[in-house]
Amino acid sequence: MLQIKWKRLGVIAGLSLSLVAAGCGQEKDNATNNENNGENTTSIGEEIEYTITGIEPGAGITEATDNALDEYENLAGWEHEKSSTAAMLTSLGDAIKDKEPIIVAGWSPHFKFAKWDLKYIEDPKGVYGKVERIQTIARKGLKEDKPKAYKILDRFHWEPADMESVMLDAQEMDFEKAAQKWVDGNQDKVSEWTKGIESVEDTPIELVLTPWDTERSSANVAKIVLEEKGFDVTLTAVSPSIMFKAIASGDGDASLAPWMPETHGAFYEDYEGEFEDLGENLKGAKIGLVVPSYMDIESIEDLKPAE
Ligand code: PBE
Repeated sequence: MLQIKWKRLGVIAGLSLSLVAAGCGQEKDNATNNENNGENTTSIGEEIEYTITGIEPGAGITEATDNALDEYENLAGWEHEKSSTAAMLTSLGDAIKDKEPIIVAGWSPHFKFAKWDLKYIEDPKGVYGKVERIQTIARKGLKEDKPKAYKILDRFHWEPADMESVMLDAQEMDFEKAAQKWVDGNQDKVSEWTKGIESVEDTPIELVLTPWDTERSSANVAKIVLEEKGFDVTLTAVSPSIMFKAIASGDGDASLAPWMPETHGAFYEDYEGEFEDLGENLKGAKIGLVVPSYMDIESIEDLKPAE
């Protein structure tokens, strides 16, 4: 009983978790019993006004978070505040500065994990999927019309660490420069993609992306690599559903932006059969609910319904 009181006191007094942990020492282990968990997590919901800080309407993760509110009974009465990625990151940074609780719709690769100490909370119902991959799709006919571009795009494959390094550099320079820096430093990879492909002369190609840093990174790298082979590349950023629509209708040539199987799965199904799937260009991506590591919560199911 004693440790429960301590915990409660700590929370009420707004003491930092580390202080509470230090004060409780040994009791920390016992603190994982259900009753005690309840005490802590109820207060998380209260403290953040039962609100998950989301991003843009239209993002795959926004739809997944709406689904999470529907599917987890314990999230009854919770709200999903949609705004923008920039606003979400500002709220996250502000909360961390003050060591306050916050739950955001998050994804990786993303620099927020390098900048702050964060963790995904478990999603036992699998609403956010497990591991995501990022795929390349092309309009029907691209393979015949622009076989060299098609081949380069088909070969485009990199690792989360590559994408992260572009995203991190892009904090200090624009995406073109950050992408150029990556291309300059990774000629071994780039030459795998372009091996044996002869240059063209000013063949136009339009790549469609979604407006997030992950996709700005891949699109700008692809742009530089295609331009080195003589293509005249246009980048067009649109929301995920429009991205699929543009490729399905042939308005755009290709996209490196679809996140699968969960994030954009519903959009993918809407247009399935109307575009070509060139397979993954990156594996090991993830979406989910993300919190600062100092928060005493492990799973979405630890949260309590709004009162
Ligand atoms: N994201 C980043 C996008 C895709 C890339 C996960 C925020 C989305 O949810 O649609």
